[in-house]
Amino acid sequence: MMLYAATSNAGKLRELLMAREGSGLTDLNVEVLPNLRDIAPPAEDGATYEENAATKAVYYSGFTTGLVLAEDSGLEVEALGGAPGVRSARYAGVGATEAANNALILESLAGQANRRARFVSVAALARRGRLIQSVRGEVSGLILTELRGDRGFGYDPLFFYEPFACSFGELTPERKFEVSHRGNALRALFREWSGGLDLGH
Ligand code: ITT
Repeated sequence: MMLYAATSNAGKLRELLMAREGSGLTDLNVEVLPNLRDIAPPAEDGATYEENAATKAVYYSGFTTGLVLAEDSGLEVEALGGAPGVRSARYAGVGATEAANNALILESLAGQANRRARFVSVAALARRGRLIQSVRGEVSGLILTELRGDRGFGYDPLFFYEPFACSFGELTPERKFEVSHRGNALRALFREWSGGLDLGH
């Protein structure tokens, strides 16, 4: 069976491929949705990750007869009242670079003692315009006072994971995936899938 990933984020795709490897679903193939680049993206203006993930999955599933997986994620910083949250990709403005987003987090937390934060991921599965399933994964950590590591993507170099005593930016993709929000969401999704999810047709 083919699963089409509706994401333009290479870091997310890499983690999805890793999830498939560990899923035990041997007849499952994962590929980026054909012509994704030529499809105008839907507005991601929902108030929750669930809404945005479902919007993306349902929208892109209108361009194929196959199964489509989309994901919405973000960083929630306690001292910032949960920001940037669903606005994580555009925290420093629409089209902002990862560097600009990271710089704004550091600036917003200057002098702040409470560095608690979490990453949240919601993965949604759809077929032919119908939402099939949506799952959430989370991971808790601390926001560093400077970037550490050049692996991963997005806010990874700022996210200190206490059990490993290093930032997500210092981890191999495999090690990050063992504990990450996306790893947790995708493992839950594939567990349900293995348990006999009704995938429609
Ligand atoms: P798609 O919508 O095409 O999947 P995107 O990058 O626009 O890709 P989102 O709208 O879900 O994805 O934005 C989530 C942002 O949150 C992402 O751009 C990163 O800045 C951040 N983020 C999410 N997961 C992350 C992770 O594992 N590590 C670091 N930053 C992450």
